[in-house]
Amino acid sequence: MALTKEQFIADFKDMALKMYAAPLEDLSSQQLYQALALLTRTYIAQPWADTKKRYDQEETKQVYYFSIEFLPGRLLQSNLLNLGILDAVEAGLHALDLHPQKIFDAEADPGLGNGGLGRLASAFMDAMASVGMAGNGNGIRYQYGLFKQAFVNGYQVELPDDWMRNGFPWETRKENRAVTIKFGGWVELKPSRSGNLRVIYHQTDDVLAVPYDVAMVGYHNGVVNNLRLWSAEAPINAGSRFTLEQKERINQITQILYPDDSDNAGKELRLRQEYFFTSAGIQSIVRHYRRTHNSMAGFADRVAIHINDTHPAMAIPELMRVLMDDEHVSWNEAWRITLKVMSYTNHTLLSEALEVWPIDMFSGLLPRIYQIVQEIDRRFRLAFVPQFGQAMIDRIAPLGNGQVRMAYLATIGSHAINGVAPIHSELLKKDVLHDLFEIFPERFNNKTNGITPRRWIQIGDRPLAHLLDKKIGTTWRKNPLALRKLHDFSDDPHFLSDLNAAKAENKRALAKYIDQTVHVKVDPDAIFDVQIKRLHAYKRQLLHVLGILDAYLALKRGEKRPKRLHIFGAKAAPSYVYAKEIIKVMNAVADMVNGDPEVSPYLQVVFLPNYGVTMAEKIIPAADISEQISTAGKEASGTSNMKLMSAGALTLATLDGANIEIKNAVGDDNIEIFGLTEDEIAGYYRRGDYRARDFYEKDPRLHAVLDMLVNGQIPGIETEGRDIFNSLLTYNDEYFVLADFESYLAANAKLDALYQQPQAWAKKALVNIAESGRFSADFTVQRYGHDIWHVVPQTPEDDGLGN
Ligand code: GPK
Repeated sequence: MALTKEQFIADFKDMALKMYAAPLEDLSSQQLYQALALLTRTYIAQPWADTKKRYDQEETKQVYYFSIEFLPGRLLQSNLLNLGILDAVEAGLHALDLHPQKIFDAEADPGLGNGGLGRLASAFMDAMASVGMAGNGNGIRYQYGLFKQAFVNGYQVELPDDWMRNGFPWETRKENRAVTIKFGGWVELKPSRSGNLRVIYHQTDDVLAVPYDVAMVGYHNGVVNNLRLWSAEAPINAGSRFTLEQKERINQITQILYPDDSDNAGKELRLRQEYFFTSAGIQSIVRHYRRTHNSMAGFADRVAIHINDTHPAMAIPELMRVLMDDEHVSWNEAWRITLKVMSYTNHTLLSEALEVWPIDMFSGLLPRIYQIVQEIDRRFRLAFVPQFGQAMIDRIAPLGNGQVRMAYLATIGSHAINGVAPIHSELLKKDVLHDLFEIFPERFNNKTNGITPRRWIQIGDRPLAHLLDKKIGTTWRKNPLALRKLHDFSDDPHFLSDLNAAKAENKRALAKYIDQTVHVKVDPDAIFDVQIKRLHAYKRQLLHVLGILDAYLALKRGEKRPKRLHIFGAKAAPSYVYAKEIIKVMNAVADMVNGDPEVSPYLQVVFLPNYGVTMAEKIIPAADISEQISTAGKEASGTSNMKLMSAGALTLATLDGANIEIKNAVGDDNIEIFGLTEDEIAGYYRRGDYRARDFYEKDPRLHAVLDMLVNGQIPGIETEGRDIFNSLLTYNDEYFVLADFESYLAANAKLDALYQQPQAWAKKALVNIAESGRFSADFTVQRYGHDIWHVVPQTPEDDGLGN
């Protein structure tokens, strides 16, 4: 949209006055933020309404992305950017003597997700709007987001994230679109006079699902899509029939986000949450469709539903339920529609993360859905036992071992299932879902993850963005493949210096932020070595820590090293004891290193508490090294690897997840690869001959750092150091940390040496930035749109990502 600075100033003063009956100079940053957000909403309203109307008129096929997590990040700057008015607004604010950044910083970051999976869902929302795809999000409006992390004496402490304290100005309550969700009770099936089956529910607990819509603004294209988040309330007009306890139970459904990333604890409230938002979504989609169609026959041509991991896998039986019970479609026809509509993304190979529900719990809470799952199970067995044998079908049927197995249900009820990077998609076919792959090979495909450079470069990395504009023009902002023009300047010493200068500016800004938040003075000239992701044993923050201890000992021996600053951001699931022990050790190592005057001029460690999207925007632009060091075969894709490369950080990586795609993109010379391959690790598993202790005994450097965990040299980690030491030596190092230690150090040494040549380093950084465009989520969603959702007519260009 077009907006002059002058018009903005007038609009903003007017809005602030209407809201607060006070002039701008009397308002707090929070009030200024609220006024600016509300004003921005007025700019969004018309294109939002127009987009909806156009989709209806043109009967555009709709994509519904079901996800139990969304991590949109702050929305003000992003909405202004995408509307095309960020510059005018900032100029206006400056003219009013206000600081844009102070106002932006007043916005709460909606932490409605744990990590990669939730952030991916939001990147896709932004991307679908930006490529003009009719994409709708469907999720939960959690009253409390992911816990706030604090460190007390080096231990993680979890505090509630009351993110809606000041309201959430981007949402619109759509009371008139509420639906009822039924839990518990029992069902009676009665043939009716018309011959249809009548399903009568008895003694159910009904919950009202009220949607709150959030605008998803496309980049410079006038498209505004919808993210629909559901909130649980007591049914209307029944208020007096509910006790306070009953209301409390209902409110609980959307009160908190489960803080566990990649672990399925099998809790009933979680199952309630899953059915709640899934049923609400399915009901509202069908209702919307039926407003303009008098049968469900053409539904699959107008609707695609994607389930982000298995949390919404109940969408399959729920759609069957609505089609059969409410719309009186036969089983066969309902199944045909459901298969055509549904598709599924798997995000992990870790067996503990694959969702299963005890049948007792499932059937008690969702009796009708359970009947339908039983019928899916029965028909699946009937169809495939003859060809594939009882043993194999028993392994992969939806019901087995007294459990409902959601990944199997999702695969059986979808026409497409994808992994999120080529290695991951291959391993799904080879291991986790191998038997289902035998039956349905045509359903399996890969869709490599993506990120949104709008947030990470245009908003987060202004020094780089301006430099790019100056050198290669602004087309990269719309089409990030244009970043490849940078290759023309890879031997231009002035440009390489400019790149280093932009990085230096970002590093100074992060140094200031570190000083303000954790009160550590860091040297902006150090190598900024970054690892930001959930704390998990397989991601091997521990390997990084052992590397730091090795550097510490080397410096103590008087070795010279270029100065390195290690930056961590990581939350651990509150119940994940081992991960929390690693956090304690990381903090203890940081204290020891930073507090040692012999060492700290060359080595510093900062663990920033409460890592999230907003903090990532500050850290990523300042990174020199991106640590992507998971045990090969364990990280499905990773996405911080893509963000960090786009900021010109060099990737220090194992051949895992999308690291492999980054390596293919930049070439072997522009990435530092180390460690065992997935193949080699599979070999150890097969032969059962991994002996971690051998590495400890043979490598004196490794021996020395492991001993530090238990010899009292690092203060305050008696228990944690011992537990970790034992996990590596007594319990044989499940994640091959010791096997990869030596090659990890060697790779680090190469990076140290390279950093001595700023131009050579910058040249590699340039290649990384130049090749990062292919990882834009805009391309990812286009591939989903073409191959899976069938909403993109022309074949997208080959991006070399093995999709
Ligand atoms: C995977 F299984 C899960 C999960 O529960 N949460 C989550 O964030 C991540 N993930 C993977 O661990 C990453 O490798 C991947 O990039 C991300 O999902 C998005 O696909």
